[in-house]
Amino acid sequence: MTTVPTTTDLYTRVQHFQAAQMQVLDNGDFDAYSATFTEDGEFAHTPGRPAARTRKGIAEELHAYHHERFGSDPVRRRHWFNMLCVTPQPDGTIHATAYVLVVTSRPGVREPEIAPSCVVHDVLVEEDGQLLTRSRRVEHDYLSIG
Ligand code: SDN
Repeated sequence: MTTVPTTTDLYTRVQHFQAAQMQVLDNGDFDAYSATFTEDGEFAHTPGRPAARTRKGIAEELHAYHHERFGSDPVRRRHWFNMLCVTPQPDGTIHATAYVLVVTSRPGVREPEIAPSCVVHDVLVEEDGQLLTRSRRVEHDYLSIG
């Protein structure tokens, strides 16, 4: 099996890319989040829910999901990434896997809810020197144990 070494530069670029990507998501800018995917990108955030495809489809799915889950409930969600592994592939794509905790705060409630605990599997590509997500699949721990 051919392996391609990860450089510190690539690791840092992926970390910064994902941090900026998740900050726009957590700010509710679903169009900016979907623009971090390739035009034909795929996004599966919850097992059992069909994967969203294309930038337009990803933005629509996030609007729909947020509306169904929270309605007009003024939640603040933050997706915390950690334990990032970056594995460049011989075909030029980059595989990135990280642990994710979703932290939800509500107005006046000091203690946030921390759920779900997930693992995210990304396939990233470089287009014109810019990292983009080609596919993102999120596994939820409570649905994949045992
Ligand atoms: O973009 C992500 C997500 C994400 O968008 C999620 C959403 O709801 C919308 C990157 C990495 C991890 C995630 C995880 C989730 C969790 C999911 C379901 C939930 O909040 O219950």
